[in-house]
Amino acid sequence: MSGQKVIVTAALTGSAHFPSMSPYLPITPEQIIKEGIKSAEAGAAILHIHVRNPENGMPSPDIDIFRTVLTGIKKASDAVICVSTGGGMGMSTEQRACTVTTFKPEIASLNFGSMNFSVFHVAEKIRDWKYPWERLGMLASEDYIFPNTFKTLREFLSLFAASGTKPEVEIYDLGMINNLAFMIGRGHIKLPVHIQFVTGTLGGVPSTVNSLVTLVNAAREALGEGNFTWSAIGAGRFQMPICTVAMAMGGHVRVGMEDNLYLSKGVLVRSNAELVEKIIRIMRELGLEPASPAEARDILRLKGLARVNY
Ligand code: KMH
Ligand code: ZN
Repeated sequence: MSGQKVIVTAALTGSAHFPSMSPYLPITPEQIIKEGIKSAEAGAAILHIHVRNPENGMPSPDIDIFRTVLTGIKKASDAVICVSTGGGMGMSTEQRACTVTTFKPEIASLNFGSMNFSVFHVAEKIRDWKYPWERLGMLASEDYIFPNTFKTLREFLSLFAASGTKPEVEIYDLGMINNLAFMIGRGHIKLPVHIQFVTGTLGGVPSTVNSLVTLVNAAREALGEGNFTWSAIGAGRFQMPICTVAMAMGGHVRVGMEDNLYLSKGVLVRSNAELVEKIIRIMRELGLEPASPAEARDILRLKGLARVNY
């Protein structure tokens, strides 16, 4: 295992965290671009991108803001860009798919089942709200179902195929592996697939070693060992422990402020790059090395930066 390459993804801002939770959460296109470049310089091979309304920090499907961010990063870095098709609460599936059809990225997230996806329990911890939409938005997530039906998955997958974009399959629960095996069986998605196991969201599996081991073993059983590459996310304070276990198991990792706002107990992360640096320190202690963007493209069999549309 020594010297083996680990792909680090930095998820820069996401849509589940709110501006009032951290003054360091990147909001404007300029901030997101800067965070992307710094994270890539720190060793992230993939940058996972959402954008926000620069006026109020609300997650946004605005394709022009996406374009500004994607082209801004591409000018300064050869990092792989993984756009989100998860979007944010209240966005239509058409809005979510637009990032793939417009930009034809090398890779994009694809959430593999409908689920509860909630952050309402965080509202009681926030004393000062920065923007008026935040409190109601956070509380509304108690009743939110993240819609990813089989029809949506089939339609998304045909758009991914037409765009030459590799799906990064987000798996939050055991049943979603069954969904994936079904869609592979029906010919909607080609092997090898790339899976990202997500632990610790309210609505998905808890962040435990057992959850991650169970998910990986279930995928091995359902898809066959050589038929997938995988990465892991531990939401919140379990980001580093889950990523460490993932690396020890031979997986890749995702860190960043989309999933976790703290560097250590009570200490807010000031830049995504700090989280990238931290996971790379742990990685090197384990005798592993971060993959370069070129190595990540090779491992994931991506089409290459010359064939994107941004
Ligand atoms: N928010 C994460 C837990 C997406 O953007 O499609 C998973 C994610 C989803 O990144
Ligand atoms: Zn995301």
